Amino acid sequence: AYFYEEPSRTFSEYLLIPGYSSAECIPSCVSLKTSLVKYRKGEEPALSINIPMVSAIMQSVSDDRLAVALAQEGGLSFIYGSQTVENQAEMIRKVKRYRAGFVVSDSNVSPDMTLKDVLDITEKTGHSTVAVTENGQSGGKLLGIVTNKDYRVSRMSMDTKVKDFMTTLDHLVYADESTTLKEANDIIWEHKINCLPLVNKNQELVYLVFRKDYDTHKKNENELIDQSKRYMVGAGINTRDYKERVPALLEAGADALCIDSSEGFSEWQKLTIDYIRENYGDRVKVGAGNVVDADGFRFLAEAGADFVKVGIGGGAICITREQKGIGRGQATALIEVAKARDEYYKETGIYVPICSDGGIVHDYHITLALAMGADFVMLGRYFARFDESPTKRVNVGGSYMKEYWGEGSARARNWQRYDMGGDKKLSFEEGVDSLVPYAGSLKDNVNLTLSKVRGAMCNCGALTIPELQEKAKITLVSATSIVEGGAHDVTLRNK
Ligand code: MZP
Repeated sequence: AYFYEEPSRTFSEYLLIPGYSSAECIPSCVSLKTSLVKYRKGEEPALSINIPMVSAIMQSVSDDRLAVALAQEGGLSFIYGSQTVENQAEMIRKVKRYRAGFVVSDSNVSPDMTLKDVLDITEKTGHSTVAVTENGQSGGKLLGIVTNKDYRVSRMSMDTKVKDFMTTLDHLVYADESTTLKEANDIIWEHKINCLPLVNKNQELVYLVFRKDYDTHKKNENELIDQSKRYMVGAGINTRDYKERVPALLEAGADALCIDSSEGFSEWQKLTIDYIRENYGDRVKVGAGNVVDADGFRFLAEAGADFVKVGIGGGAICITREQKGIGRGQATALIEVAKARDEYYKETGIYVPICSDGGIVHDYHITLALAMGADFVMLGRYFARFDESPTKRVNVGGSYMKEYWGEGSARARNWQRYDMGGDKKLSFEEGVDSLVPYAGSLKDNVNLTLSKVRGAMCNCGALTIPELQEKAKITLVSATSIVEGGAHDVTLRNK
């Protein structure tokens, strides 16, 4: 066996030492833009993100709702793959239907549903209005709309059928795809409505456009509603059903794919990438992983991965290290892979971004991960705490918590993620089912986190992520100095 001389370490064992900050080095001047996919020296990456945060490929984290909220902040979600191909593709489609500044809904009802059904839909989606179509699906003939505010006020019985209550087409204003954003907003303001049905020439519903942020559109008001900006979204794939899953996800509009596996240093990943290259060339972007050393990185880079994910066993819900004794401290893994990435770049002129996946507990861990060489980080627990994550909020002893479970738990049963080519089942659990403290909206939390990242970058004299990687001075800390880092030797007044 090969023995490593040094123990593997994690983020909490390190701190950043400030460097010189010039007067221009202020948080508002920091750019957090980062490359998502590989590029050749002197060229620009085909895809980049405005903040270095992506959400984990997990049932309890990345659905279409979270994907839109994160894209609005400049990050990217990878919609989870442990669901049917059809459901995953539909989630991708939903994200792609959104337009920047508008919230688009396709949650429709049929005339025979009850107001109770409508209430359930509006509470689930957060939209106050739903469209009534012949068959209850988008693409169906639009018959009218129902607004939950109205029927609540009129105290209708919840058993009332939608057809007896909806606002019919006689009173309805709608837009088509040649309507400009300015015209759409004028209609919305004039009629004091908060949403506009968008129909095609056969009066079939395309979707409902909700007014959200008029101001962002003042600059682009001549744009047509089909042409306004779409959000980017990624999708997880596995090494088993990629021949069916990949075409469906691409057809639905996925911007980037990522092979989701607990252990990526395997021929299965190469075969999956080979399939994509043979069928789609380089235009389809696919990340691979996870690996924790230089050999694993080189294997995936040579196999053609567009980015490589780093991390085994560090996730908050992960018990892989306990179950199989496989893994490595996240900081050590990242430092070694970043070095391998830089050597590969020197040798080939190809820069393959790396993503630090799992184990981010404090906001400063993100800054440390970037300083250690990560181009972006993937987070699960962090996002699971927010309103937009797909899981239930529960009250435990007077405190709100959100559910968060691992892909290797009996609840998710994502056997493909742990597949070693044997039976199609999860032989033993590698993840747990848990609760995390509810933390409010994604937007507020991401902004707060990133203000800390920007502040720390300025302390290090860096205005960009590459500059941070070049200038950062990182020190190991002793167990005693970790204690010194929190409030100590005082009695806290507000616990
Ligand atoms: P964290 O941000 O919650 O610490 O970690 C999220 C990461 O844990 C995911 O991106 C994924 O790589 C990993 N994960 C997901 N499910 C499991 C599991 O059940 C797991 N063991 O380790």
